[in-house]
Amino acid sequence: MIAINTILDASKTNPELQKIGDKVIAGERITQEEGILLFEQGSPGWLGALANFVRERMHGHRTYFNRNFHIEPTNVCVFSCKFCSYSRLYKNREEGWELSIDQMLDIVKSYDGKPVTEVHIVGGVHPKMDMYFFMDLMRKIKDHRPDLHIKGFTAVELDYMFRKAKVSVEEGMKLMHEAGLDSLPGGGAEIFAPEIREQICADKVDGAGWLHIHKTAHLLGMHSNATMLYGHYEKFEHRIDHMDQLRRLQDETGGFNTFIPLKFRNHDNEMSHVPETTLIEDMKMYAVARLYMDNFPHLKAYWPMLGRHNAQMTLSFGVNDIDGTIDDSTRIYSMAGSEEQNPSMSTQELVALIRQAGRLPVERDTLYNEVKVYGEVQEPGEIHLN
Ligand code: V47
Ligand code: SF4
Repeated sequence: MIAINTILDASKTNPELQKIGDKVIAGERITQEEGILLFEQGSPGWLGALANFVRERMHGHRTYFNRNFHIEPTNVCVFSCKFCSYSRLYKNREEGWELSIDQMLDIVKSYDGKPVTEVHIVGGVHPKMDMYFFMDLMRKIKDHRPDLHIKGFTAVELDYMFRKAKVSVEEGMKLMHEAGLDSLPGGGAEIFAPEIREQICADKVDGAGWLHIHKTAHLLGMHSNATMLYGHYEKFEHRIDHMDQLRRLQDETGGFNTFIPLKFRNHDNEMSHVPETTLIEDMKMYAVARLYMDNFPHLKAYWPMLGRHNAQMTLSFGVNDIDGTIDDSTRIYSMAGSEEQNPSMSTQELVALIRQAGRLPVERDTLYNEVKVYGEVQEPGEIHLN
């Protein structure tokens, strides 16, 4: 406490920031106005120190990853989000893929005997792949490997499937859960504010619909993640509004595990003219997220999108999770221009990456039960390796 106050003294020249710093240290919640002020006036060093303080208070040096693999059933999509480099319905349909249930089961079987704990199923919104198709897929996955956690389908995919099947969100979610769906990934949230959402993804589920789907999952006892696509047309107030809506739902249900800010990448999409954020802006984004989302247990940097070395740096800006040892089975970011053109990293590489940042690598399952701790922390900053 003494050390962090000393560091934060640097902000005494700005009494408003100092007040926010004092609140955070006292464990008090910050307001929307204060959140905006952090973006506008907080220096990266100060924000990083404060976010790191919160992160260490919550998790010490523990930095989580999991062993998962992705299935992307299709990249054909009925929607036309302007930031998407992935969907192939309207342009270049010949580049589209559509996997059959047997092909997807073959992917699952290719991990037989390997210590993966999760399959992440996410893709485009295909007009013919309906909820019954995916229920069949999930039952077959569970028949083959009952202990594999299925984290699948963004609220965008679910909203479309439920509407097409003419079932309510409550009914549809119950059916999907019974068929094997364990939790929801955080995709499709983008930015909730309608004036920005209309410019980037006008035709898919709106913010209220996205939140309703996650709330319904939470009420069934399922957990989920939440994302925010930042660094395009939105202003700081839209980021804070987005995080505030998530924070309020989390107060109600407690069902979110992780918040994942996603940096907009501008390669090969209809928003290629929009410049990408700088690394400094990215680090500030993570730090403010850690400070604002006080009821989200975890903050994740998704390394295939950010790049592994930038993701490593976020570990000093509030982040305590860097996703998984995924194989080269996800294409959404390499297609959007991420420097990670072949996003696979072995457990050894991921563990080394976390250690280099002075943190303690901990393998987790989807629900953050610890699978293996790679070392032991004695004193802050001092890590004893196995
Ligand atoms: O919703 C699409 C994003 C998301 C671009 O829950 C883009 O553990 C940047 O949500 N630039 C899908 N982002 C991926 C996703 C996700 C990924 C990893 C883990 C989890 C989790 C969730 O990808 C979309 C959209 O926001 N996206 N295009 C782009 N050009
Ligand atoms: Fe479809 Fe998702 Fe791409 Fe939007 S972001 S066009 S919903 S695949």
